[in-house]
Amino acid sequence: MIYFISDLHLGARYIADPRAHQQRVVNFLHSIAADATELYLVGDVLDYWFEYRTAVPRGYVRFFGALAALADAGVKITWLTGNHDIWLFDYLRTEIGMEVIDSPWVERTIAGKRFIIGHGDRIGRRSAGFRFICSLFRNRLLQWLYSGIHPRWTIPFAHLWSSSSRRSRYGIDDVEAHTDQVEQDVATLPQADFVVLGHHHIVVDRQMAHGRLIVLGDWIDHCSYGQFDGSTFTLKTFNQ
Ligand SMILES: [Mn+2]
Repeated sequence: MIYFISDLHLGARYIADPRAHQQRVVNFLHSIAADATELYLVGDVLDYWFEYRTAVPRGYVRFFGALAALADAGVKITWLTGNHDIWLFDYLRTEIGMEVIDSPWVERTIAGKRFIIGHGDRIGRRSAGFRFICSLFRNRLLQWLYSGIHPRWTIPFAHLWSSSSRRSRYGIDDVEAHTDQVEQDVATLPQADFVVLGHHHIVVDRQMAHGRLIVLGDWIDHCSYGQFDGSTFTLKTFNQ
């Protein structure tokens, strides 16, 4: 069984009970251990993360532990970065034992079906301003300079910024219209049987002219996940 989750936003300052939030995710990871062969983390798993060469941010211990247990049990884990967890360098990849991919999307063939999987923030037409910001965030020199600023200053700043960007982007009241927009964005992609995205914080399962559009929801309001058994893709809600 292949599982897909996205937009956990672990560590976000606006989550009322961070311990319970993390525990729900950990319970989910435990629950899939029996039959999971692969797990895709489709971005914005952590609300903010920046790895230094010799230090990493505190927190997330049980979550990382549960991921490591899955990896040790032979589950293939792929983490596609989102717009909140861009700066996963080599620490989690080697420490946990998983693949970390920082591309707008990847193409995979699973049980003979073509999948395109990506967070979704870098799919479709994007403004020059957005593309510029993306290139700054991924600039090696800027990353190196940023890593030289003491985390005492950068971590609170990043969390403040994350909370404010959430406020401005939230309030999708017309899910249908928003889904139409996403469908236009994915029309720029190669054809696939399934296009699996995160980022939008809505749960979508829509048959398009070519292939099916899945938007995974989030773990703030929905606790939703995708499951593919080799022939059927199902969107489910976790409530334990
Ligand atoms: Mn996102």
